[in-house]
Amino acid sequence: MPGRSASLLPYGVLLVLLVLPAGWWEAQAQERGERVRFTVNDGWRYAPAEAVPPGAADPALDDAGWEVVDLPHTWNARDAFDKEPGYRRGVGWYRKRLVLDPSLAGRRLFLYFEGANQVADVYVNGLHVGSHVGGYTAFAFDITAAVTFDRPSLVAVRVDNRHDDDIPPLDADFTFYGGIYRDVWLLATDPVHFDVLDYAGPGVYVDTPLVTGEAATVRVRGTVVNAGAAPAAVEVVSRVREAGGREVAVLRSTVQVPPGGRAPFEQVSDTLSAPRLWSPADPYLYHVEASLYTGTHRRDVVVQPLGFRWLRVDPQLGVFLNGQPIRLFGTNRHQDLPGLGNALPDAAHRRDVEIVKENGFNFLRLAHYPQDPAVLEAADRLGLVVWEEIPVVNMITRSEAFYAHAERMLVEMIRQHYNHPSVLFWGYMNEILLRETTPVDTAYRADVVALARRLEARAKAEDPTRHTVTAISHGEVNNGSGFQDIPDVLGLNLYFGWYYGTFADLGAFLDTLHARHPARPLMVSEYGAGSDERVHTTGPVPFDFSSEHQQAFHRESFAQLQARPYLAGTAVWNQFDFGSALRQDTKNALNQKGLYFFDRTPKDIAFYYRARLRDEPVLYIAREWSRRAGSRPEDRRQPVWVYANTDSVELLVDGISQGWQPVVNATARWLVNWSDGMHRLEARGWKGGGPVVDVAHVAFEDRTGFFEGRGPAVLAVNAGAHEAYTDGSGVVWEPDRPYAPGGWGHVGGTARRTHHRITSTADDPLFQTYREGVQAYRFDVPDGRYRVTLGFMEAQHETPAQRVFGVRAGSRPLLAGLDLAAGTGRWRATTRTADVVVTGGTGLVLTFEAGAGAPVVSSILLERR
Ligand code: GCB
Ligand code: CA
Repeated sequence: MPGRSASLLPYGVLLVLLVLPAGWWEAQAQERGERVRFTVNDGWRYAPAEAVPPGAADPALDDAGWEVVDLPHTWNARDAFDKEPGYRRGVGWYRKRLVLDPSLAGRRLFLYFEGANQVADVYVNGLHVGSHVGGYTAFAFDITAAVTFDRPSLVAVRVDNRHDDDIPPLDADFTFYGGIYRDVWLLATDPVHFDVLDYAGPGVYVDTPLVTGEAATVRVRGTVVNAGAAPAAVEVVSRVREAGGREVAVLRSTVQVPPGGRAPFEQVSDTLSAPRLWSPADPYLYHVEASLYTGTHRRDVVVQPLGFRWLRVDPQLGVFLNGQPIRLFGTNRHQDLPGLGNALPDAAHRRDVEIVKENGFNFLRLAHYPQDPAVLEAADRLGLVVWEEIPVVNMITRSEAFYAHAERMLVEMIRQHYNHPSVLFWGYMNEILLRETTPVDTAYRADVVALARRLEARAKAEDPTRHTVTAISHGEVNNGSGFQDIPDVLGLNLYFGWYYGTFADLGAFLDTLHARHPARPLMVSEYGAGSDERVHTTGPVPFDFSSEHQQAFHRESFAQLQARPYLAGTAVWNQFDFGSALRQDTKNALNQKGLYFFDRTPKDIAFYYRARLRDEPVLYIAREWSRRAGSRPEDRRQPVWVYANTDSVELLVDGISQGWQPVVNATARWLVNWSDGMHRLEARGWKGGGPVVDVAHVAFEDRTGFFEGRGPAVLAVNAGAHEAYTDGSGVVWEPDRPYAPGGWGHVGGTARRTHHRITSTADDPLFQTYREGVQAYRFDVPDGRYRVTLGFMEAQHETPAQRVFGVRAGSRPLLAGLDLAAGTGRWRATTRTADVVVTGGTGLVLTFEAGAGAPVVSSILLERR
């Protein structure tokens, strides 16, 4: 079977492809001597180092008992999300038997890894072929001397994701999943080929020394490697093609490469007239096909994207793309998904970029590390301006090893992604002085600044065509370090109305900074707030994680950003909720600031941006708050929001108009009087002469009858919380309130809140909020039989006997001697259920009686029996 890659034979799915054109193409390519490249993702064996005997790289080792995995793979997809603190940071081994077709003999063979986190050592047939440090950039090794054709070549990869003080990132708000989590490729080339080992870059670098709307030139540079035994005289032919394939320029030059040597080349095209420019509105791509010829024999070919565009950043006027003013409104993206961790197939990477584009954004910050080639390709094709950065986050180690790794990561990123027209900003640090102490450690600070200057200089040396950026936190803005003026553009990560301040502070803060540094181009590289679809309130505050707070945050913040055209760009933190194993908010190990949930379901707030940024008709009823409840007449009046880009919107509830509201800041709002049951909401508006309609449903449980012995049989209280909480069974736990006759409420105590993870429950927010020092809860219910379930959580005491209390129902003891630390331990959800009988028209009075410390209660469920 000449030309068929035998290593793919065992896999039926790929076989089908091979008998079709791909296999044919490979055969042809090999006959002509061109490069062949295919993934080797399937059928690896994986084992954690602890389970592996010595000699894991030895071909003779029996790995039959190892887990069979396909790449991309991480060993942290699950343990980074469970409620056990931490996740496995250790060593894992991967092994693969690579069957190489004999027709590949005589060619140069390379293994190309798109990424492995974070140190990889690669062995072929027991020989160490290379080692790579850094979890987010690609690397390639020449394996020609190590492979065998008469028997399978055993590839063994040792991957280590342990903390290493010399390797960035040291500390950051995301999970450092270990493994070979991106694609692996086998590459076979002619002995004479474009360099494959140039920091795993494409070996051919394309840019545009001249580019205007009328004219452009294309420059193609690279290195030709001759691994053969004879001198090579080769012609480098670079064909510039339009999207449709039509050739618009051919660049030719010749190079002489000695045996075992290398030779650089550089070509510049004649002037092309009227290039079609690349922009988010029209992401038009050309391609450069660079080939190496000896006579008519083509020995190598590399195809790279090309976009004609140029960017200017003015500190007063903002950004100009291709000479036209453009507002860069965008978002940030992390690369993980539930169930997969960071080990995403290309299709999932592409889908994320599509979601960002669909949301109306034209700017994408790839925070905090270089991302998969599929991401860059999608950004080129869909039209997103990209900021890409290396993972130097929060802190540095003052060692030359750390600096050198950071610098090499920067070079790898720039070379690997140099040809992507979407990339316009290279970043090299995020909040790097975040952890500064007072008094300032001036020696540390000086080294941070020196490293910034070193990375800045290297970025400019590698790529003078793009702008450099760094991002700093609020606390770093005025630290006097001089750091702020090192990059071309300063990114600000601002959390007014979340970590500090109020929403309204944002604009004033920016204006003051801008006035003080009028020559400094500014971006807002992050702004965002966390949310949980189960948490709702009409009175949102920071850190309640209500959907309503997140929505208010973005409405208020974006309106201010939009009104400041001097900003070079803005980016939401974050497009998607993402894994952060050390973080504890209302969902364990997740950063919840996404406009989308972790599983890529849009949150309501995503539609605000869609309405603000897209021209197509957008009209969307916010629906995360789709289960509601109220136990007092005034609770029936609750708001509905619609996000739209129409002038006004009419809302109908069960067919009854609630009136037209003007759309201001893409938002319209109504107060609706809810009745018990499921309601159909319809919103309508007009855009471009046509109707725009949306439908949603809201269930409202009217519990006012509970106090008259009718209606819903359940009353649920989220003690210590101003927000409502909907649990996994759909029960709505109402916000806590002081007692008022005729209803229910607390007597005494203080509302408390923690964000610690709570074990033995999925309803963390219900238990994270609690009432401490409570004297009683009163429920003015009629006589009858009730079941009471009380929820508790000990947030303070590790040791027994610090907090001991009892609960009485009326005069009868319900619970006695409750010591949570002794019984179930700290940070654990505990519930107690008991039946009570209410007689004598007194209602139900739950009295909390302290033995030691102050009584606490997190939730109260009352069921009428
Ligand atoms: C930041 C960091 C980012 C965090 C974010 C947050 O400023 O740059 O990595 O995830 O804040 O959510 O706190
Ligand atoms: Ca990939």
